[in-house]
Amino acid sequence: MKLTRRQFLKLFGASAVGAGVSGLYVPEIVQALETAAAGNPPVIWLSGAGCTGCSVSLLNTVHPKIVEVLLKVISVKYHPTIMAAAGKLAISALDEAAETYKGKFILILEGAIPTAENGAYCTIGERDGHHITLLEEVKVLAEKAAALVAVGTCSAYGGIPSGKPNPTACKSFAEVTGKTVVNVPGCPPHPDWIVGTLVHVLLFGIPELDDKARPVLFYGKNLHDNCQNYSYFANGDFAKKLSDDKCLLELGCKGPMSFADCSNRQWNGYVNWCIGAGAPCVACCEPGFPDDSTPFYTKLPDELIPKPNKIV
Ligand code: FSX
Repeated sequence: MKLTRRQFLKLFGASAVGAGVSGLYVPEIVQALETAAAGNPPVIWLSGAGCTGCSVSLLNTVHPKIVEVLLKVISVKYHPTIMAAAGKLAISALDEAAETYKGKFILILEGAIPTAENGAYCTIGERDGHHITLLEEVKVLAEKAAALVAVGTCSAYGGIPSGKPNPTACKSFAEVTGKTVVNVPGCPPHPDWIVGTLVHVLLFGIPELDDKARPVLFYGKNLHDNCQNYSYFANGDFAKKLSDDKCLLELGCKGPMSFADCSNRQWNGYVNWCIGAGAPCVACCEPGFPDDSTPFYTKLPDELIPKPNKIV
């Protein structure tokens, strides 16, 4: 079965997930993804300044299973956290993949890139007794890759490692390479956003992006407008403490400045999401995170809070 782009968008779209009919639960669709991706160029995954939560999030992907994703759907050839090889063997695997698939592989970066002291704050291994900095390796590999994907807010925009005062001068993937990068932000990003974006790049090319270089498919809608608590907001019914099942705006929710489909998609196997669990949104998918989102538990200034557009 050949997967069309239209079918793909329907499967990965949040509306399908929200309705509980995600195609990702259907084994035939997983098989179709595998078949469609078979023979496609592989992925090289580098890790920089971050907490590795992006990898952990990817490992939590439920449908398709992570083994299928890593080996069949996106064919990861190098991933420092989960690969069996270490040391010289790992760097050889990296070099071999970059040479064999030159001009064809997808380069993923998780984490920001420390640029102070010529990148000395983040080394990824050794080559001929020379410490390889992430800064230099990213620049070399970016020239050989077919597409660049930033997984996580640290890689996409700098994120937590580049928060003030940013002593290691961390920068984003796009800032360092000066190239077009598909951003999949989130601290961490939802596994569907990672897998969905990679599959789209492999099968159909670069997806439609918004003005922050994020796939519209996942980041196209305002979180506040689609929040389960919107009717409370519209009626001026605000939570006074975190356990109140009402609009969390006065407790610091940053939903009005957030663009992501968390409210429809839900997390942890489509079970719940931050606001559903009583935690205000911290706008972790936005370029200004974390500096623009803090203090997390302080109400947004009035000029950033939209007027209710409907009373439910
Ligand atoms: Fe950053 Fe990845 Fe936040 Fe962590 O490493 S996006 S700190 S969840 O996991 O880059």
